[in-house]
Amino acid sequence: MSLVETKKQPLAINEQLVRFFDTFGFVKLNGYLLEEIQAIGLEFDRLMTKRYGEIESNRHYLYPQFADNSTMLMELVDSSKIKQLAAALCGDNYAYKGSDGNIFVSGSPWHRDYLSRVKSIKMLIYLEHNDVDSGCINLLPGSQFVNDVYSAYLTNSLTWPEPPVLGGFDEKECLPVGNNPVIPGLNRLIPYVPIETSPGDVIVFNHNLVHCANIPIPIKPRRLFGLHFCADLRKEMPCHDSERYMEELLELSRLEMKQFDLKRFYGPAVYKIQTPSMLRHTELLRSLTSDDQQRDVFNGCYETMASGLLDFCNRHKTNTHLNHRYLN
Ligand SMILES: O=C(O)CCC(=O)C(=O)O
Repeated sequence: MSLVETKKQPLAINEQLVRFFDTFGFVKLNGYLLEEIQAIGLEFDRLMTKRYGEIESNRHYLYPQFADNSTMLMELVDSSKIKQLAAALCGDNYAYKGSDGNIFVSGSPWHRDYLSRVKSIKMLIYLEHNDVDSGCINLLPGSQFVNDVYSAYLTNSLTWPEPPVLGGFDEKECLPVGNNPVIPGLNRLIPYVPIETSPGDVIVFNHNLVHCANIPIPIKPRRLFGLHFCADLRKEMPCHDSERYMEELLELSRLEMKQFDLKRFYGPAVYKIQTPSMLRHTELLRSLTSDDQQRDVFNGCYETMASGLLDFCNRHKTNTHLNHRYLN
């Protein structure tokens, strides 16, 4: 049985699935949101147009706090399907860590989303069919562990979190060059796993996982609705570092608010839904506010990380590979 094949039966959410996720850093659930996907697509387009007006076909759009601006999407976040999946992967005390809507018009360079000690995940709900030639996501399984040697080798070869200009790996020339996902046919050497999707499938990955998407041929817009969650380490696995790691997670969340010019961590629809589960899973982050004076409305273009976020990501890099040149 393969956990990434395209047969249309969603996998059972059980211990095996969780172990697969914890080992490889991702899992794909075929057709998990098949019943909901049409309504999600309509709401996606409505929200994007309401915020950005007529959508241009030649630029990328990022809408932070996406579901947080839609009662319908927040009801999805509070539905048993999403709660069951989030709880299986991040524990019963998981925190909802926000959402985004994206329209991509190219590929995406090799990168991680974070390098976080606290388990932190993204559910990716693509609204198009994306296969190996049309921009599906490519993953490096097992690259999610912060102190791991393989992960450290990758970290040291990647330009991330500095902005990629040659696809993420080719900038530093640590590995043979020829790995640029945004140039057609030029992502040739990195041994990645492409994860094809159809509308209704859900891919979940660990935010630390190294990933990219090859530029689709022919070029087409790809819409992605993303939901983010993390564990609450203090409740799930209290240990001497849990306070410190959770503080770091809060710092990261504050820096993201700054990056996207957000006053509060969540958008308005989150505060409207007062179910016990929503209150529980937003408790960690619902009172985070920013006291920055100057507030603009984020314009949907995400080019580079702001300096605070960049420093944060750089601080979490490790060099554990250095002592392993002649060791296994
Ligand atoms: O689909 C893509 O182009 C990339 C998605 C991605 O990088 C992400 O969701 O973090």
